Amino acid sequence: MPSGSPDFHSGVNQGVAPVTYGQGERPPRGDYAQARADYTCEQDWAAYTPEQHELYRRLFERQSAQLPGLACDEFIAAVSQLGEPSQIPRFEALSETLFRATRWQVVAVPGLIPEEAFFALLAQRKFPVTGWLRKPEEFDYVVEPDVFHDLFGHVPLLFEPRFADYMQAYGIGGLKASRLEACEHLARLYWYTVEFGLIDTPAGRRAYGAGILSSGGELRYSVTSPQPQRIAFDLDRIMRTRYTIDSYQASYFVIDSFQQLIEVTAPDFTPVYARVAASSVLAAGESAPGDRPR
Ligand code: HBI
Ligand code: FE
Repeated sequence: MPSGSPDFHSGVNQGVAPVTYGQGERPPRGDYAQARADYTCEQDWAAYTPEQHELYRRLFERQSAQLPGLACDEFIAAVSQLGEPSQIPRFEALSETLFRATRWQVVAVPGLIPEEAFFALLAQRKFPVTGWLRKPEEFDYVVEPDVFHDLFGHVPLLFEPRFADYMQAYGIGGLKASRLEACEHLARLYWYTVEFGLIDTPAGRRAYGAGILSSGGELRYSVTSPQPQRIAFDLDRIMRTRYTIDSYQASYFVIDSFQQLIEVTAPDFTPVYARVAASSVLAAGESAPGDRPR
């Protein structure tokens, strides 16, 4: 399966390493043999070449230039915490800064990891960051999450206390969701919030999803294009809605605040899963009664 919007990975709801992509096996980009039982591994920072640091810097520069007016303020305020953009950050140093802020850490993983392992790390306030970086020819399009997507897309909002708590609550919820269809429903919640979420602000609609914020083209598209459907956040609606991973999103869900994410994920999801299982599944971009356009 080709990636989602350019710069975004596919197969996220498979998450079983090595991940298969549609037309059969794709060799994993990371070395899973070196990973520990919890799928974490060491970041081999010395192995990054000057060319890789330069590619990371160019990606960082391109995305940073686009943020004003498109990314939420909390993200823009925290991007500088990633450190000097001329080099791929050392995860250990970044974790010290992040831990002081919200008690989260960044841990290296070889790539996509099984959902159970992923949930377990989030539940411990450990965010798994892929060690490898895309190739120069993948500047605009990478199939799986690389270190730029994970660091630039996901880490800044882990400095935002309410979002940081939401991410841990999500991991804890994932560990409870032992049934397969619940994991599929949770993967949709992750996709339409953590990866492709939009937020309404007094200054207008802004992006907070990592898949959008790390994408060269989808950041502007998701916030400004008249083409996609934008719907007010609704947990049942999100869990009923499939997502596409080979194009820009056809649907985006808009929250009012990060506090809303915390409140919505506080209760046990069992009744939600039951309601969703009794409802029809919706295609990305499909309208449904009760939708509140945003
Ligand atoms: N593994 N490393 C990594 N990064 C992810 O974002 C990720 C994953 N495994 C599973 C997964 N995401 C998805 O299943 C989420 O929807 C839970
Ligand atoms: Fe991601």
